[in-house]
Amino acid sequence: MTSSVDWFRRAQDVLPGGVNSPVRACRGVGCDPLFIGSARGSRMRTVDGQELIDFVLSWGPMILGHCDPEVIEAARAAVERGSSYGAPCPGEVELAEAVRRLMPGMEMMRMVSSGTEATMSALRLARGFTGRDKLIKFDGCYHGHSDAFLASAGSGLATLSIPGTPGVPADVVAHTLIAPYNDLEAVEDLFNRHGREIACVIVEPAAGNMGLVPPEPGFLEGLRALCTRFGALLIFDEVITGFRLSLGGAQARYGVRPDLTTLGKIIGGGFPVGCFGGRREIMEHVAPVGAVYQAGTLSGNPAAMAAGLATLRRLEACDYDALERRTLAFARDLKSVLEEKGLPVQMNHVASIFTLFFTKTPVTDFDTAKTMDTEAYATFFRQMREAGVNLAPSGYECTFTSFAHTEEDFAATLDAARRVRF
Ligand code: KE4
Repeated sequence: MTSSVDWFRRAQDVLPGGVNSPVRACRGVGCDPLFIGSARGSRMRTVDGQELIDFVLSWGPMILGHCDPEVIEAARAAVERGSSYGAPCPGEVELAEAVRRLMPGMEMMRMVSSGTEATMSALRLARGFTGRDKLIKFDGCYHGHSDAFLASAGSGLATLSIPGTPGVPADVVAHTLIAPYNDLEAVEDLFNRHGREIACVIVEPAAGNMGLVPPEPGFLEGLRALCTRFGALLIFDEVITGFRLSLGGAQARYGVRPDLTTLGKIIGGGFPVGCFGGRREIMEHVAPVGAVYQAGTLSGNPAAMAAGLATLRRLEACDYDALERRTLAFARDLKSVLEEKGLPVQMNHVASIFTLFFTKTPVTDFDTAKTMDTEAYATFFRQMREAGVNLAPSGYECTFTSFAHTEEDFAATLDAARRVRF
């Protein structure tokens, strides 16, 4: 049996960092990744034979748990009819109609293969529809790795961004304006200075990439009003929150309707699916109807469509309120266990997502999230994984629960946390 150590050694010779996505390398938590051989329900099994209670859930998609029988069967039946056609198939229409039924603001949509593709395309569409170039995003929010979003806040209150990574030309992020999350005044100030140049505001309606940071009352409503007032489009990046904060996502939970929505993760049920959509008059600017070009070889892949449709159909029968109550109770218990060890812990929770921040400062934006003790988190991560609990290998990610997690899973996790030594 080839161990995780052996697989990781081989992987590093052929894949940068031995991974196909950086956070999986566990560099932020001071250990090497474990290789996974299988997963079912709330648990994964490593190639070394260790069973892990999983709270990463592939970074959100597996809200039904791994290997949900109906999802797997739907994908199997589809793939046995052919894995990719490069031509329209009924599943694309059925999934889009199911999404529209759950998110009526998505009057029309386009399927793609990742969240990055969805947000990149939505930005191009917003710019094409408005004829404007600038965008507003929020510090600490992540919208995938397309160039315009890989920007860091300029020094001080400078509104012009600087590249957040080598390889992104300065002039590509010159139109990216950055504001602190939950800071409506900063957004209004940007609009007052650049109003008629701003194509869109893109926001995670509950932020999940600086740890979980919920919107403060009035924040989303304020963004809606500002966008309407200045003729900019409001884009909700619901790649994490879609079908998780409620069956209708964050827009249903908070009662704010964006002009465009981007989706990923859960919509594919574990298969590569992204989606952007919204008001019909905007979406009809997308090729081939309109002039804004967007395309994809595997967009609308029949197996992925079948898995996504089966997932949404299963979710329509799930009790979101019960999962929210169970998740909150579990998060509170976990917070108490850690506080009993003398650690300062802040907890942010919404629906089936939470983050425990090792800091005494309430976390409401990226600056306060950065007060967390990342070393303490790394210690927590390593000892919990040793004890059979898989948490996100970064304190800036979320803890996800699923409809497959049991009270036994939660109890075992609390027992493991009680044994952690800082
Ligand atoms: P993908 O291209 O990774 O499918 O989606 C990009 C994306 C877009 N928008 C939001 C709000 C997202 O959270 C993401 C991706 N999320 C990260 C983790 N939070 C994916 C994990 C990874 O990068 O490996």
